[in-house]
Amino acid sequence: MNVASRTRSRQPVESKSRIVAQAKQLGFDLVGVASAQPFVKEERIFKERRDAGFFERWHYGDPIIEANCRPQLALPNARSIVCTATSYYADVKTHDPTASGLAGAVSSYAWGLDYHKVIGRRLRALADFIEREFAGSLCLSCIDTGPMVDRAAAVRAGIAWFGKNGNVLTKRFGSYVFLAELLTTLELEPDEPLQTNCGSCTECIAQCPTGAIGPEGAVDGRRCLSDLTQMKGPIPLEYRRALGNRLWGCDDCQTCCPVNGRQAAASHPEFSPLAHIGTAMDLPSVLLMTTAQFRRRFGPTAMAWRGKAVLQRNAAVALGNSRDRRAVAPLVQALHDRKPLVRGHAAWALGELGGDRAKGALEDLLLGERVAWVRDEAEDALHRLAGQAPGGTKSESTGSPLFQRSRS
Ligand code: B12
Ligand code: SF4
Ligand code: SF4
Repeated sequence: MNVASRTRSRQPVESKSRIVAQAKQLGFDLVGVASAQPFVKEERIFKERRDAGFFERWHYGDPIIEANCRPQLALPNARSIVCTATSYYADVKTHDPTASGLAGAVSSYAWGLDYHKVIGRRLRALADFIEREFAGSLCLSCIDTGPMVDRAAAVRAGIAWFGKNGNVLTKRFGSYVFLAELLTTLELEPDEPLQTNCGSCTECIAQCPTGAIGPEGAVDGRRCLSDLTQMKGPIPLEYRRALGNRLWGCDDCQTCCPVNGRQAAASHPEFSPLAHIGTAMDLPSVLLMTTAQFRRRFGPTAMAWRGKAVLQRNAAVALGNSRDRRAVAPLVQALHDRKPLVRGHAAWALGELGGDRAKGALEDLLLGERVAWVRDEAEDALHRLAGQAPGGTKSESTGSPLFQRSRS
């Protein structure tokens, strides 16, 4: 019997039960099955949002979107999607991203070990189980970079519903879940989507510091602080103050969500804060880290994928927002960093903090700096300082509207 004919007829209910039981034993908290039919409506929504510019930094061409929304392009003869959700909730207080000081908030999904690796291993173990138990079947693992619309698959499989903040919400664990799927040629009994929604709540829309959330969970990535911490290149000027002390990601539309106030505690220590990460990190030591330190500290986490300079850039911006004079010395040192991206943001940050030492260092930088963009940042910082009362951190009332909103 060939692969297609062996897997085309629906498997008995006991087969699905065995797969679900195995998945739970491997550590997946929620498991549901969806059909592998194309995500037609979602593909249209995806393209509309792309055309509106919401994914500007992700460069999604039609072939990528189509590969994500049409499972059979990735796995010919795919019949079902085994969808999983794994809680990463840890009962630990998050760091206030608007607080002053030298600590930079890390978003809760990045506190622990890199989920791509941890969950990727579990997915492979589940795929091995299915392929061994159901001879002739094939599986394809999808986690983040896999060809799948993770959230839409979770909703179709009945383990979550679309939240107004763009995330999907589960009944037991709220939105603090990682999603991952196995696409399979096995035909399994699909689950029914949940009949739940957010009702009249609009808390996340009101609390988003940059107003990035539009109707039906459409998040404008250009304004989303999570996206801004993960983008390549210079962070647009108009959003730097709104970032507060965020080093990586943003949780505001989740911490305010009432569904997340009643989630079950997770039993996944691998996603609890690593000792050297915690819920917030010392920003000067991130700004001035060596490559070896970067690999050791960030290598095991989900924060490493954009590289060292992006984290240093974020640390520089966060220190600029720290309202803490102890930030000046490390920022002055960062003006000598090898990467223009780091030098330019350190210059911006010194312009925010002000004072004679910051001014002198910016003037020195201009004497030798060869990169035009870094020079522009330094000149702009000096102009801001020229309009500032001598010796001190900028008056808090002079911030942009975005900044003031993020501090409320
Ligand atoms: C790129 C990406 C981002 C970008 C998103 C850019 C943007 N403008 O949205 C950025 C960096 C901003 C981001 C941020 C975050 N992300 Co992210 N991200 C991804 C990634 C890799 C691709 C998502 C993507 O671009 N999808 C395309 C868009 C169009 O799809 P979508 O948002 O899922 O929406 C589709 C469907 O859900 C559906 N849909 C949505 N709403 C509605 C409503 C209706 C009525 C209907 C019919 C359909 C529908 O249609 C859409 C089109 O297909 C996914 C992994 C993956 N492969 O899916 C993780 C993923 C979505 N991210 C995840 C997480 C955890 C986060 C953060 C919470 C991290 C953080 N704390 O900083 C934030 C949340 C921000 C937010 N409010 O959405 C989780 C989501 C978990 C969850 N519970 O939903 C995922 C699934 C990763 C994972 N494997 O667990 N992310
Ligand atoms: S992650 Fe932050 S900036 Fe992005 S939509 Fe949520 S609250 Fe807004
Ligand atoms: S805050 Fe309210 S509207 Fe937003 S996702 Fe949570 S329940 Fe839904």
